[in-house]
Amino acid sequence: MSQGLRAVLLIAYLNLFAANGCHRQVAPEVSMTQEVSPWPVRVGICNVALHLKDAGAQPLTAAHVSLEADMSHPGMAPVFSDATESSPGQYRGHIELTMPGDWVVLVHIRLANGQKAEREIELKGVETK
Ligand SMILES: [Cu+2]
Repeated sequence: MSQGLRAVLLIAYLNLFAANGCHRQVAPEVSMTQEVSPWPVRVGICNVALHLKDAGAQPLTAAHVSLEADMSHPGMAPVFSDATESSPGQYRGHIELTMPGDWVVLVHIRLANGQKAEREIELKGVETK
C-alpha cells in the first residue's frame, strides 16, 4: 500500500468518526439556564425553571419540554413529567425525587420545527426529606 493511499484511508476513517460525532449532535443549538428549588435539593417535589434560547440568543418559544429524572444506580425506574411554557422561552415543571442520592435530570426538548435537543441537570447529593 502506498503512503498516499494509506493517508487517504486514514482520513476516510477519521471522517467516519467525525460523521458519527455529528450525527449524534443533530440537536440544534439551544442554550439553557436553569433554577432548581428548593436548594439544596431534597427528597420530594423538585421545581425546575428553564430558560431556553435559540442559536440567535432569542427566547426559544413553543417547544415541547419534558423532564426525565434518573438515579445513577441501576434498577430504578426513571421519573417523567412535562414542563410548560410560562412565558416566552421560560418553561416550568416539577419532578418527584423519591430517594436521596445522585440524580440526573434529562431535559428533552422538541422544537416547534420537530428538531430535538437534550440537556442535563445534575442533582448530586439529594438529601433526605
Ligand atoms: Cu434510587
